[in-house]
Amino acid sequence: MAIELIVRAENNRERLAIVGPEGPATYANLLTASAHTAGRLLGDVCDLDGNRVAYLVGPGTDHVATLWGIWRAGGVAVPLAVSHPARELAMIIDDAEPICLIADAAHEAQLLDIAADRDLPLHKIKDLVRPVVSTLPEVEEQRAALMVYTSGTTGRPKGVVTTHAQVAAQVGSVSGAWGWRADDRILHVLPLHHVHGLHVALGSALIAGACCEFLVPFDAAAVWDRFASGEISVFMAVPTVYRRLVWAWEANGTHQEEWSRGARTLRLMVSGSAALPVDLLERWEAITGQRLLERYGMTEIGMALSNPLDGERRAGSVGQPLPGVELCVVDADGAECDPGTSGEIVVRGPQVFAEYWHREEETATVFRDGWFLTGDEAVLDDGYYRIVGRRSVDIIKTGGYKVSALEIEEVLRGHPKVSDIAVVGVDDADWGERVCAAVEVAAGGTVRQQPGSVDEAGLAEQLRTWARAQLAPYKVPKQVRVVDELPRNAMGKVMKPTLRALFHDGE
Ligand code: MLC
Ligand code: AMP
Repeated sequence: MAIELIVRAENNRERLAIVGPEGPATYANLLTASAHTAGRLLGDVCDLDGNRVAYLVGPGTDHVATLWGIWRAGGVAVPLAVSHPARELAMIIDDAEPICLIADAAHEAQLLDIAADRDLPLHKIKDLVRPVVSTLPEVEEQRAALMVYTSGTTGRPKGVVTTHAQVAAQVGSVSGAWGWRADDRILHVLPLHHVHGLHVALGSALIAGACCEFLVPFDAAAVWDRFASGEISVFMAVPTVYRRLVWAWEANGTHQEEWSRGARTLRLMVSGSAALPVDLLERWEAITGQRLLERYGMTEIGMALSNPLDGERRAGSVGQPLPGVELCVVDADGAECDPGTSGEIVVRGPQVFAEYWHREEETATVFRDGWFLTGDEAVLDDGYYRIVGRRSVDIIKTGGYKVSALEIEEVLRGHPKVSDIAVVGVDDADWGERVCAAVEVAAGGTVRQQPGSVDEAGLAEQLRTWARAQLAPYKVPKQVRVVDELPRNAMGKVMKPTLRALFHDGE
């Protein structure tokens, strides 16, 4: 058996693993539930043999038992997002081509039609965890384990395939570097369809025999109360979450002292998935006494750079390569840049993903001589890496989610009142970047084109409603402006950096 998390769980059987909506669960409970799930998924075959199983399960014991069960049956797990509308769920399911679907009771309704239309079996958790005796297959570490969908410069989300060895490398490197101990307890507030929630917060806890307590949906006051309990030792989040926590603290005259005192007792607080503004790092330190540890990562590679656990956590920096990560910054020709000169981050090592599912060509374009090209720009400054930007204007990071401007444009172009549209990410105090759209109205459209006019507001709402029905909520434009003509260069390409100025004057 080469599934590292399962092997480690066997050594921690009696320890508390999960505290979630289903109540507390030990590692032994997880092992039993996942063995039954695996047995039920197998039925009368002896190995799922890399077939995909997509699952829509809220955070908690059921989620982990499902993930582990798919792995133990030899399948490839495809986590679906509970916040996604039917179109996005269907798109991922059609791309992943799973042999079956799994849902918990709370999310089953979201998959009923999709399963029926495709003649896919839809398993309920309560059926899967019913005891069954079965022989589980040996799963070698080179086999595919997981497919997480990520947006990119190509519009449609792609499935990022990682093997068991790659998952173990991703989880193991942060668990070791951040000093995870079996007596740690993390408060987990992140979604589980991305590597931050799945590997960095959950996996690194479980591989160390620690406890993961879920608090979902995110609720700032509830998080502060859990800090105040003194029972939490680790917390990880995206900058938007820390911003919300600061706002909640500032708005609460009654509990500030108690909340701050509780937050001081944590061993470690980590920020990542988007740039942590220096003013936020400083404000957080003033309120809680905690110097946030900022790190940098990506779905394709797990975590690559991290400020140190011990030693200087430098504001505005993402530190140095994590153990096992080979990383350098290169110029357009692939030559390594000197310190102080910015270039693209490229990464090599055992944690780098295997392939984009069914996209050989796209996989080939993101590797050069065995190095993965991240598309992020950084500079090495006095021994610490600093992220300075992204190569593509079409990738937006909003509240820690990566979204593709092209995907949103494609959906909005389908609206009858839209002739053309351009989507950009605009700096935002809450979201880091917010999604904004500039629209050319279709001929015969009756919209008055003055920014802020009633008609513009009406069209904005129509477009947002249109988008909400088809896209994840975090992809829906927060702001829509009508323009006579999108600014284009001589080649006819929309000049997105110019367009951003249109949205800088607020809502
Ligand atoms: C929610 N909304 C968002 C949004 N999250 N809009 C833009 N960006 C987001 N990230 C929408 C809601 O649907 C709602 O829309 C409106 O904004 C207000 O929502 P809210 O109630 O204020 O937000 P909330 O549900 O509390 O969510 C905020 C959040 C969440 C920050 C908790 O976005 C979140 O969990 N983000 C983390 C994402 C993450 O884990 N990324 C890691 C990717 S892996 P409406 O229309 O209803 O008003 C990765 C690699 C690495 O990046 O390095 O880690
Ligand atoms: P995803 O593809 O959703 O995994 O998001 C990965 C992207 O998030 C990276 O390519 C970066 O652009 C961004 N990112 C992650 N961590 C940081 C950070 N600490 N600072 C700036 N950007 C980050």
